[in-house]
Amino acid sequence: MGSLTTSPAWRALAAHAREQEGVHLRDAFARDPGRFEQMSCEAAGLFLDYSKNRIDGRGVGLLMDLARDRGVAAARDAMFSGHRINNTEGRAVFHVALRNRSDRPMAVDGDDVMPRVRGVLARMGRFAEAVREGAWLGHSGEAITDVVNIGIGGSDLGPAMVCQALAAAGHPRLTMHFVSNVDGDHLAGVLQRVRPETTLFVIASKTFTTIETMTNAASARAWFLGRFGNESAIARHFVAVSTHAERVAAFGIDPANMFEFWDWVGGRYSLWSAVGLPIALSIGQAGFEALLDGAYALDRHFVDAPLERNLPVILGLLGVWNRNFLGAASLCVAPYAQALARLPAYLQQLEMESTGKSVARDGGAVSVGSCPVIWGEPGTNGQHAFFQLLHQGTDLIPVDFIVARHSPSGLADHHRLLLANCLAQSKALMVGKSAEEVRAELGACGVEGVAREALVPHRVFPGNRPSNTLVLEDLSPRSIGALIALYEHKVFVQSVIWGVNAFDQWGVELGKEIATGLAAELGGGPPGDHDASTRGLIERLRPEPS
Ligand code: G6Q
Repeated sequence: MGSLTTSPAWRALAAHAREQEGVHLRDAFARDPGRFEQMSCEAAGLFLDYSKNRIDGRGVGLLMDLARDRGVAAARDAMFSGHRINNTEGRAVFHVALRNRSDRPMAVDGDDVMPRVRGVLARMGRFAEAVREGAWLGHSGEAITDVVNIGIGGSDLGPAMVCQALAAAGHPRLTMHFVSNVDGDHLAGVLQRVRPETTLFVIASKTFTTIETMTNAASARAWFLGRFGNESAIARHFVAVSTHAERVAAFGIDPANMFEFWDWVGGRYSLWSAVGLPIALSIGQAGFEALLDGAYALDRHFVDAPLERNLPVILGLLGVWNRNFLGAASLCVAPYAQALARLPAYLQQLEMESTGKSVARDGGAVSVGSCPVIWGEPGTNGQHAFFQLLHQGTDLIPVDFIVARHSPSGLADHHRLLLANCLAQSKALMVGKSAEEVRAELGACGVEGVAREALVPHRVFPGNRPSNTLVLEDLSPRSIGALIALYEHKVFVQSVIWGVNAFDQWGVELGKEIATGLAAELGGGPPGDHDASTRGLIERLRPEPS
């Protein structure tokens, strides 16, 4: 495949972007009454309105040419066929098998993984239901009331985000806690609120070596034994989720209490695996399987729909357009749903760890800007915090608005206001407010002359700021499953365009290596060879000799 930026598809897009420079979205809508119908698309219970992007039908067509030129469909098919597309780690990328809800085999190197996937899913279900029903008892015979998931990154963000999103359907006896940070405050804060007799710890770590998780797990175990004083009690209160049975056993958890997953499941793509155990514990196995159903529906759509009507393809390509042709260096994710409060954090990992790379699959340099900075907060809170910058700041920042047609709260007035605010923001970003409109408004309030003219520039909104609006039918497990799968595949599409491997994360290694040495030094070990800043900070932070 030739270079990205010299490809005819890329050049045509660059020329098109130049032609479109002076076009305001307000005028694009005025000119084309069919714009909304043409630039919206629906699949797997998700509706995407992308008409408020600074692009026209021809531009979208050119993006599709780019997708064809870069081999998006072939790359997708390679992933769904279990090929080892994670080339720097020599692994298949097969999280889609975890939510294969058909009878179709899915194989890596000729080995159908589905019997093992179904086996673990069934074990998870039996365990989760036993805990929920109160049949699984703690060592002293009491039912479990608190589940503490100890994990970090991919072994934390997905289940934490989904458990919060679906908390309204959570089991009334079970409180879910997530401990990730090695900062002891995190674990200590949770341990203060739970009793060992009624607590189930889920130690989630693909490798079972991650220092934060191992440290938190060891402290949780010590706390448990300190209160309970009985090694044999561990079996009723600690379970593990991992790919590594020996390390789980060495930690002191019976592998019979381990839920397995496999090296072809990347951490940030793992909530569909046993890493989703807290979700099954919270909302039940049927709920967890509905989450898988939603993701599967989106997977089928990604595989079967033509590129032009393919939600992840459209979303991914629009991201490329905004990033590379309009120069947007960040993307704001604004879920208008308090339940999705952790979605921006989840997407930060999904997107930035997957495509935040400057080296291409073949080891060469990535020739264009790759992943934008992903950030956001739920609406309407964000409106009272950072939306000022979105409307009138110096940078162009596209927004993904995410909203559900139905709310689980049952407070209809609140939901109407929430929806109104969501639509108002995307409209205001798009249409803006002209100087003439501001003058008329001020005039109507009796502000005239010099005083009026001094205010006008401050009150003008340039508009023409792009956004997508994603409408979920509801905040059900199925809808949430489809939403997450949509973003996963959007990231995949972008990785193919930018030519990066979305499934490794070498960029997190260096800090980990240095931290290991520094921890020894801060604990009184021999001094290492450091720059003056690091040396000075070690001196300042080293504990006083006792
Ligand atoms: C995700 C990353 C990373 C990983 C954590 C936890 O894709 O690989 O966030 O999930 O470092 O790793 P373990 O599950 O091995 O503890």
